[in-house]
Amino acid sequence: MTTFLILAVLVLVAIAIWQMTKIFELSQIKAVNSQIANDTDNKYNGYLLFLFLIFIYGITIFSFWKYGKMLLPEAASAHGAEYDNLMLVSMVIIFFVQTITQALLHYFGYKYRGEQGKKALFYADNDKLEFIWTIIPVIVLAGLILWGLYTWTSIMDINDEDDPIVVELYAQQFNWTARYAGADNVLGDANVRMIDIDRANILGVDESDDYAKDDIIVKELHLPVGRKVNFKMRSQDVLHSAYMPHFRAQMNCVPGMITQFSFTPSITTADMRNKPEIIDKVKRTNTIRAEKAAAGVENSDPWEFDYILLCNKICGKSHYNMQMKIIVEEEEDYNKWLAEQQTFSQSMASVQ
Ligand SMILES: [Cu+2]
Repeated sequence: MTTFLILAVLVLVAIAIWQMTKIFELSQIKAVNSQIANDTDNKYNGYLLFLFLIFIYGITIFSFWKYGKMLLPEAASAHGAEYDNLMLVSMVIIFFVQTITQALLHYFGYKYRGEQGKKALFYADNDKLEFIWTIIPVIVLAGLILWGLYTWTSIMDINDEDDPIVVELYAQQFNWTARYAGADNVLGDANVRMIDIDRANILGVDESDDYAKDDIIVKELHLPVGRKVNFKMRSQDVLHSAYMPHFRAQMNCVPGMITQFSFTPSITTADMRNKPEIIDKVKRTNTIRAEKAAAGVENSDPWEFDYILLCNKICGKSHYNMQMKIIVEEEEDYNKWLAEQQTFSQSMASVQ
C-alpha cells in the first residue's frame, strides 16, 4: 500500500512538473521557439552522454562492491571448476569489450555532436575496418562456443564408469523425493500409473520388479564425497527443473520421460561450512534473522548452511518452496545413513 501511495505521488508530481513546463513555455512566446536543436542544445546533450557513461560505469562498480558477495561459493563438484572458468572468461571478455565500446560510443557521440555549419562526411565503406571488426568477434566467439561445446559434452557424458551411485530425483508439485537404487544399484521400474497413495507408493514403483525391492526412498539427499552420482530425473505433473547450484548442476524434469545428470561431489557439507566465504554469508544472514526475530517476525531462527536441491522452473504457486536438503559426507557416514533407511519392500510390507 505504501509503495502504491509513493508511486501515485511520484506520478502526480511528474504531471505537475509537466504542466508547469507548459505554462512556462506559453509565457515565453517572444523567445525563439524553434524545434531545431541549436549549438547549446547539442553541447548539453554531448555532456549528458558523458554523464551517462559515468553513471553506467559507476553502477557497475557499485553492484560488484555491494552484491558481489551474493554470488555462489566455490563449486562443490568435480566438473564445477571447469564450468566456473568458462563463465569467468566469458564475463571478463564481455566486460572488457563493453567497457571500451561504451566509452567510444559516448565519446564519439560528444565529439561529433551537431554544430552550425558542420557537415557529416560521406564515407561509404572501408574494407579493412569491416574485416577487422568482423574477424575479431568471429575468432573470439568461435573459441568460446567450441570451448563451451567441449565443456558441455564432457559434463553431459553420462556413463557407468567409475562405479557411480544411481539416484532418482522425483519432482512433483511441490516437493522432491529421492530414490536410491539400493544394493543392486539398479532402479526398479516406475510409472505414474502405478502410484498407490493408499499404500504409500508415492513414486509409482513397480512392486513386481525385483530391482525395485531394495530401492530406498527418502526425503533428504545424502551423497558420499568423491563418488560419482548418476541422477535420473522424473516428473509427476508439470515441467520442473532439478537445480543444485553449489554443484553447478541443472536438468529439466519432464513428465513422461527420464532425464539425466551426473556429477561427483568434491566438498563435504562440513568442509563447506568452514570456508571463510560461507562463514561470512551465514554471519550476515543470521544478523538479519536476529533483527527479524527481535521484531517478532516468524521463522527467523538462525540459519545453518546446507547444500540444496531447488526447482528452477516456475511450476506453480509453491514453486519457490520446492526444495530438498543435500548432505555431502564421508563414504562411511553415507553408508551408515543408508543402512538405517527402509527399503521399498520393507515399507510396502509395513502398510499391508
Ligand atoms: Cu517445480
